[in-house]
Amino acid sequence: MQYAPGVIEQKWQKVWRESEAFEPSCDRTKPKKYILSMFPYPSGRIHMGHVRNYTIGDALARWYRQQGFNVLHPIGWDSFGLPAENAAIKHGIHPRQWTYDNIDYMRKELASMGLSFSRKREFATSDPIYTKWEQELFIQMWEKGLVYRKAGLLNWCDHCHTTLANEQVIDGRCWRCDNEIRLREMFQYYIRITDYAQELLDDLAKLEGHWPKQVLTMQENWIGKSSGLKFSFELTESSRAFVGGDFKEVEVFTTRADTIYGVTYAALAPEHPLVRHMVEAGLLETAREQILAMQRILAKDRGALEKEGVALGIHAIHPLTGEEIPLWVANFVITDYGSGAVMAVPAHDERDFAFAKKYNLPIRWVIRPTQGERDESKAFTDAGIMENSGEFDGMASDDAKEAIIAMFEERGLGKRVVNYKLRDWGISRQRYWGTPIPLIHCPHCGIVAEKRENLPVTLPDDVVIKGGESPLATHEAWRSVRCPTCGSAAQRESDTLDTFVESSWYQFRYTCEPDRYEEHPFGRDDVAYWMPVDQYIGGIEHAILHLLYARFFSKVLRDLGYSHIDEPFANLLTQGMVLKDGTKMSKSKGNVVDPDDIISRYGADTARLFILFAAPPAQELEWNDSAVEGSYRFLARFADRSSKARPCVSKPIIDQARLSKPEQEARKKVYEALAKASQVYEKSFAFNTLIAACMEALNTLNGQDNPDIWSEAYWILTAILEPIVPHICHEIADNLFGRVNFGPQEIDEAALRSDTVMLGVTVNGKRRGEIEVAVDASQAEILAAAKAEVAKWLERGTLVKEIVVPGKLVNLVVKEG
Ligand code: ANZ
Ligand code: ZN
Repeated sequence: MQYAPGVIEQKWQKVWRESEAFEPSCDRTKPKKYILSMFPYPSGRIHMGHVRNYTIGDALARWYRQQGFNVLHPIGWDSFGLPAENAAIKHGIHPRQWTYDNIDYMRKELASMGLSFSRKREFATSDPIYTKWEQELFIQMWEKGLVYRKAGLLNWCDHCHTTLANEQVIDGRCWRCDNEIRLREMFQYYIRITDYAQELLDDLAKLEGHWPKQVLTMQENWIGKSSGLKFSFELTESSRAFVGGDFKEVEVFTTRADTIYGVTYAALAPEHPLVRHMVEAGLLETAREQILAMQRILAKDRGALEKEGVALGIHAIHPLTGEEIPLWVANFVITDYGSGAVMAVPAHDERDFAFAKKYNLPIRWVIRPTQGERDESKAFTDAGIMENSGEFDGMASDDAKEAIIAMFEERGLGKRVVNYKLRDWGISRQRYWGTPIPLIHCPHCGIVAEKRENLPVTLPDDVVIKGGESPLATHEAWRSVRCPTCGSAAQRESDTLDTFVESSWYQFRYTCEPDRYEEHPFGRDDVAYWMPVDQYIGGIEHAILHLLYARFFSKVLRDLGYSHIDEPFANLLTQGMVLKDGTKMSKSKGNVVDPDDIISRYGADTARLFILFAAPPAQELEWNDSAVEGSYRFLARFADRSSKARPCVSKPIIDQARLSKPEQEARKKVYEALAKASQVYEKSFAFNTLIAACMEALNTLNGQDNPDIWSEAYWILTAILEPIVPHICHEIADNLFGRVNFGPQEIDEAALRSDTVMLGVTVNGKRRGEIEVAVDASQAEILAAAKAEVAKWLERGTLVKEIVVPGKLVNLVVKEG
């Protein structure tokens, strides 16, 4: 068979399309597998990262179909978001048109890869019907009090004219346009993800062993639970008088109550209300600019900065010692964690130490090491023995921590508290191309939800997108509505939702039967059958946000009565990046390899084979042109050698005992590859090793001319390679066997059985040789062979001991002399 990928790939893609080969069955008595690769943003063209992501998912989906599972393997488009608007500004094309044109193009690209997606379940998150259900879910969350609105300081990009989540700010700049970010006080909607902080943390345990450890750790740190003590320092009489207003005290949060006697100052965040009050009241004349500059540094960047601060010129009273301590504003304190202020203990905290050294503040040691001397050139941050701590002296510091918290609670001075780093999720965006927030501002009723029968609230088409304020905010006709409650003239909310909301529940939407799309977002029974996703595949860059939000949404949907699912993704595979010349492929570096070029030149099967052969999926993959060539040559050889096989309608039955040695060997390689297949597809995902095993089998077959052995080999190899290189396998299997569907393949144990084993031979424990003996060889035969193998080592002395470890080695002990 001449290998002509262009012809056979088009042929089979047509067959699959016309036979709707990849639609899941409605038979819910069948065992299921839900295989999901993260859906793409319709940026315009697919890139190699997509090729990798979707090839991995496709291989698994095709494998499980072979094994008789009902497989859901859907695709869709995460189609709201900024780039569509930027394209509108740049090219004057409407975001909707830009988006849907891109989808049409990329759908063809994905189809050209031979991916086995369900076509009927494809959707875009900007489709009005998706908007409808998202708004429905949003309103239910609003009614439940899970969504609220508050004014806050937000990261604002003057170029994109939008607020950004902290994660979208990189080194103080916008992740999209690189413009410098500033803080702006604005109203914004939030979802109470913090209500679920503890559950999100606890349930990570359920994912252990199923998700990469690294992702679990990142989520754990992001949630950032810590427990400690909250208490307040009272301002001194004169400081109160100086500050004015209502300021009487400063609350702090500490995880190290055991260090309380070592406090020598307190440090406030630059945005702390007391600090802001003093700035506004003109009490900090000279330091004003410095404090404003500190406010501009993002919370997440504050830890890494050189410590810096300003003395506020006021004092507070230590609650235990009665001592007066100075108050400072410090750049390492963040406003929305704990109380936005800290008790500073330079002796036992690195940041406080650096700060104290810089500003010559006292350092008081209150914990000494259990053993050895203390190094006073740096903070001592370990646990140890209490000193200079009144009644607690001599206690282990870990015990003292508990005792001190208990004492604070007893005396009514403070409280034991748990803190999370996780913040509520700010979901409003001042942009056009997103899901409109279905709320209405009424002068009489306040903020009310749109009526259900008016959903979806869709975007108006006639907008001018110039990159200024949100086009929705200035679209009077669209904004003016009647209040759903009292009928007064009212205004629609003009913010749209963060696109991460769409991607938080799309995995549920795929489970909805397409003929019921209008009826509900998805049915309880749909979820009961299909969820959770059995295997989720995507980039590590989603380790926190998307994966945390999607986990959170599962819990919310459960609590809204939509499902019973706690965790949406039972198993997660984070695929490595595709590199060229050691760096990530990117337009700016000019090292992009276009999948279309590779596919039109070599065919999709070559692209798929290379991508799975070049590296295990979780590792980085270095692009390599000659390895692409090599993959092509293997497929051409695979096609060519198929002529050695005899056409047949079932797998030939072969008697291993009657074969020649080389024939047995060839057969063994084929069955070794088969034995590897389920292990690879279902556990290790080390596709490279499976491909290598198939290549080796083909090599070993060369030189054989028993057509039955070739037929059997092709019967098996086309099946186990079909998930990886589907077109060529279908073509060959159809030609040789008239076979369109591949079922599970049975292993012939006789073929795998080897009649010889390799044994290592050691002399005095050192490996000196290796022998091949029959599996049923006697002790005497084994020893004879071993002694012959290492004869020259035995000449050096007298053989005093002979040990045979069956199946492994022979050890001979020689006494020299
Ligand atoms: C005194 C102290 C002494 C502290 C010591 C640590 C070591 P985690 O574990 O991350 O929760 N802290 C509290 N609020 C802060 C804020 N808004 N900005 C910056 N730092 C803040 O960290 C808790 C510790 O971080 C707290 O315990 C506090 O410093 C500081 F030897 O209190 B500690
Ligand atoms: Zn009203």
